[in-house]
Amino acid sequence: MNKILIANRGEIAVRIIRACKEMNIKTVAVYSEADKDALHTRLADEAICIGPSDSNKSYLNIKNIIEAAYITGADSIHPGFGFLSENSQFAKICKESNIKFIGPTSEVIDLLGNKSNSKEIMKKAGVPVIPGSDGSVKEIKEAILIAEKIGYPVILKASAGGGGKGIRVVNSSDEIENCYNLVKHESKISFNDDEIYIEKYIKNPRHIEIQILADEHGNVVHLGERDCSIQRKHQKLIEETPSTAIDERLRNKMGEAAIKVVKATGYTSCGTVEFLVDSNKNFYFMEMNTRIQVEHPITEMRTGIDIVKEQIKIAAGEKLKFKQRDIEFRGHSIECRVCAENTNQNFLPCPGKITGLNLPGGNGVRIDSAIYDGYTIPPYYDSMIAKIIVYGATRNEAIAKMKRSLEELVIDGIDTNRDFLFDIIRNPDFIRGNFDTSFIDKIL
Ligand code: MV4
Repeated sequence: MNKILIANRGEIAVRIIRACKEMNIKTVAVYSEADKDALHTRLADEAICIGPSDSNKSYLNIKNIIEAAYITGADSIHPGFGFLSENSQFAKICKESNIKFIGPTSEVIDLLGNKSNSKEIMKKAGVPVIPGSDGSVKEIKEAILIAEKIGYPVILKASAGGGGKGIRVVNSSDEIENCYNLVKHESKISFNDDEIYIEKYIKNPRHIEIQILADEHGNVVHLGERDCSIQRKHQKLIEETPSTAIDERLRNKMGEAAIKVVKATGYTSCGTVEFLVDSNKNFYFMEMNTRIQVEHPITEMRTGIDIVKEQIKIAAGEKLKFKQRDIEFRGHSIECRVCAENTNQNFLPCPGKITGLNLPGGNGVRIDSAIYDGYTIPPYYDSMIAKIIVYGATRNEAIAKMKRSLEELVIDGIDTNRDFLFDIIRNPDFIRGNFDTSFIDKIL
């Protein structure tokens, strides 16, 4: 691998460029008209404009991105997260264009993109799944029968969904027909696919995910869990590892289940297996994310493994240089996502010019960001502008580091969620580790 085109923007583009520089790989940034002065555009060895501000015409424009790779002689493309990162068509076109897509194969992305199919595969592979329909439900009568059997409340989900779109909880038989039609309709509109499935609703679960690495030679390792329960409207706000709900025995069991998921699908690259954990510590496979994730740094802090570099080495056909027993889990890491938004106006995004900036630093503090003093945050993209990642020997030390980091943080000129993050970090239930996915709704 000689030259990587980064088909993304913002902090993840910068994160990938940094990994490439340390590996002596040349970098090509692509940027939209709005991102002419963006940090990723400036940091890469070369930068090429791929279209107007609207993502559909630039960061989602497959033709322009492939052309940019040809023009610059890039031999591979890193898709980052969001945008084209889980687009199987894009992975396929890269391959057909003789460009290495840094991620799993197009076929595996498709397989895992269909949530009811992937659930069936996991059930057959011996991975625990939530009781519900075998695959998709074809008609309302079938949905009613299954709901009666497993008992209310149940949840209806779009097979093509994931991450929170196209789901509905059904509390009683009075609601099921209406909900069935609603989810089917929403799925058709959002994903152009009206396949849906049904499962038992688990009240107030924890969202726990396992990071994996899988090379093209059959070697698979897991890098432990991340607790992503602190989220609002399916947007994660704070993530940590280890989880206060997971002990070593459960970590090993969930890690082994995640490796089964990988082996059952022939998955390669880095990836994340999402589980729900109920209040009795039962865990269930939910879905697999076939990309590098926003919260990957906390796992890097706790394991010392650079996940982006490993992802690139795997794409280059290298073998993993460590086995499961070589991986040591040490200390505690927490990430806060800093967003340009007004938390008093229903978290309304708040783009604009940064007129003063102080980013925290010091021992055990890492900032992944693409902002700088004088930078104007464009209104077209995600509102996340920085990630504060702290690392300490214990959870209490990590919390103390996050508190003082948020105190040091100054971003003038725009509204941010800093104070809201601060409220969570100081919350007694958060400090006790006593929370689940309902935490933010409860404090708001
Ligand atoms: C569930 C669930 C409870 N029971 N499935 C939300 C996003 C999508 N990935 C699946 N989701 C859920 N599925 C069953 N059977 C609760 C959620 C859920 C959730 C999951 C993870 C993190 C935050 C969440 C917030 C609300 C609901």
